[in-house]
Amino acid sequence: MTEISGGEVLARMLQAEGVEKVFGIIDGTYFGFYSSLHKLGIEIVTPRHETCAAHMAGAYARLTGRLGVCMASNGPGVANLLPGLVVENAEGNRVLAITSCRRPQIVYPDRGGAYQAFDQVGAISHFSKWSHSVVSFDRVAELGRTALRHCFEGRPGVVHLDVPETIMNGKVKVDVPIWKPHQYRRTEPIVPSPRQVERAAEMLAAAELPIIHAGSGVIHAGAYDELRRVAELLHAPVTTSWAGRGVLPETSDLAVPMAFIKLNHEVRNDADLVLVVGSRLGETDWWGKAPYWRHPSEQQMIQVDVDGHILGANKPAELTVLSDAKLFLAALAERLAARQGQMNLDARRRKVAKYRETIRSERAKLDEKLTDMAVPMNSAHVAHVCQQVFPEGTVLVADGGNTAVWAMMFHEMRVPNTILSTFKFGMLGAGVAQALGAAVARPGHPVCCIIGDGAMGFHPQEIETAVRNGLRAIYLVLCDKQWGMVKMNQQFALKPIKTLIRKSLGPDETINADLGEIRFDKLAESMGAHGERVADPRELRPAIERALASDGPAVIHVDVDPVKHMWAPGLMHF
Ligand SMILES: Cc1ncc(C[n+]2csc(CCOP(=O)(O)OP(=O)(O)O)c2C)c(N)n1
Ligand SMILES: [Mg+2]
Repeated sequence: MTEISGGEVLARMLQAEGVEKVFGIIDGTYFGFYSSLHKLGIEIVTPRHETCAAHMAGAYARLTGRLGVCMASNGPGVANLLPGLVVENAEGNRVLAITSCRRPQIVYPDRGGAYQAFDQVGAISHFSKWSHSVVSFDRVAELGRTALRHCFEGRPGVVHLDVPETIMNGKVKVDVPIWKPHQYRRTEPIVPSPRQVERAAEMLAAAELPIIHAGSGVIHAGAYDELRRVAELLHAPVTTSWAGRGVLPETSDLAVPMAFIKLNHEVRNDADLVLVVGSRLGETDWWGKAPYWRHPSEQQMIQVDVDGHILGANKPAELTVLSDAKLFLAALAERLAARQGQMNLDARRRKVAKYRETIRSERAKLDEKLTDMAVPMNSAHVAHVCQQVFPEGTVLVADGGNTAVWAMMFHEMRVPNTILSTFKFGMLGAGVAQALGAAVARPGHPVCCIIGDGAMGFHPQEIETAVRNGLRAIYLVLCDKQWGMVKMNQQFALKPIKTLIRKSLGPDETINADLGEIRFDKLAESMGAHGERVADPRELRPAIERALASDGPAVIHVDVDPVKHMWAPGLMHF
């Protein structure tokens, strides 16, 4: 019998789960944990701020389909981790947070004056799926298994295990068997009931214009081929949530890209039946409600989700199916293939052709902005040129206010699961670390992060993390020297007529909306990354090419026209 610490037990459990990376900052209070990770060959990737560890874990989890693990140390480390956990839970990324806390004798409740202590579980339990503290060594493995069980049940999100320093580091002479994942949690996806699949096929075949609305559940299930097959069999247009963008490549005739917002409303109003897969129909899907969607009295819904709590939550469903998206869609495709003769595909084809025409003309209207070659540049160029220069399938991270809107409007999603943002939470600055998590998830490949100057200002220190870890994140910082999106909002609130006539108000007419300049290119160089500054749209492409050729992280300070930047396309919808 050898001696083992609680930290080592957890490290061994993560190893059994196939965890290869843990994101976090070291501290003596959980040396027993991370030194065991190190010993077991699990790589520790260390950012310079704990909230970034959470975002790196979340981005890594979403892109790889694996568990994203982050760690933080008691008190300040955990306090810094909180915003990241709030966001990752909201975005629905599968993140396990392991934290140290002070010894049980002095916390829960704090006996008064305990150093680096606060109610970590009390705080995190409000915005996670599950959060508990281990009270004694003999419960480490059992609570570790419970935490992992929660990680893989229902909608993905944040699960938190809090472990006292004494248990993390203290060694006990005892045999702790490490169970295999299938011994304590479901490892097989949820199978749909054949009766429900048949009923769904019957409804979809009989519908006049069925559409599919896909959320990020399709990404978590990796159900891209199955989705495409069902859409093609039905000849059904596919709309998505923002986070689900590209699950059907936007080059497909059946895709209704989110960039064409009014068209999304039109399609959702034309449909008499919606198959919702892996989406809650939350606020950014306009709750599935009229006038953005057809009224439920005229539009039936079939909803498929791995989480029973989501079914029928925001829109009444005719048929609710608890199932893995991939298995459901595969089974549905089989049933639909048998019903090909029963569908009025011609009527659907006519509709889809009309939608394609709208997309073509709307795209052409948007692309007019690309003919603007003024200096400093029109923000439209950035995502457009990135798409041309970065290799196909490069992960795009979008962060910032208007900057994210410009990126969304000028990027076409051609490969599923290649876009990251905080669509649900709109957290400025999260993209800095999401890009690093993406680079860890796709080693060797560059990651493109288009980010506002306000957003980049939250976490520029992580450029050094990229340098230290050899992560090829290329940041394009859109510098308008303002909190652009909010400034626009203010202008309309304060002087709407003048804003419409003059396009912009004077510097003293808005409230704290302007920012000074940070030379992000110089800042990058000071940390050992490649830096570029560009204002002329003709110079953008060579600057990105040089950044890519540098083979490491790079920051391109992009001067954009601050007034044009505020008038981002489709802004009224946000
Ligand atoms: C952490 C955080 N704080 C505040 C906000 C509110 N907010 C939304 S957009 C925005 C301005 C963003 O400025 P910038 O990143 O420069 O992007 P721009 O709109 O100028 O493109 C602010 C302050 C937010 N979303 N997140
Ligand atoms: Mg800005």
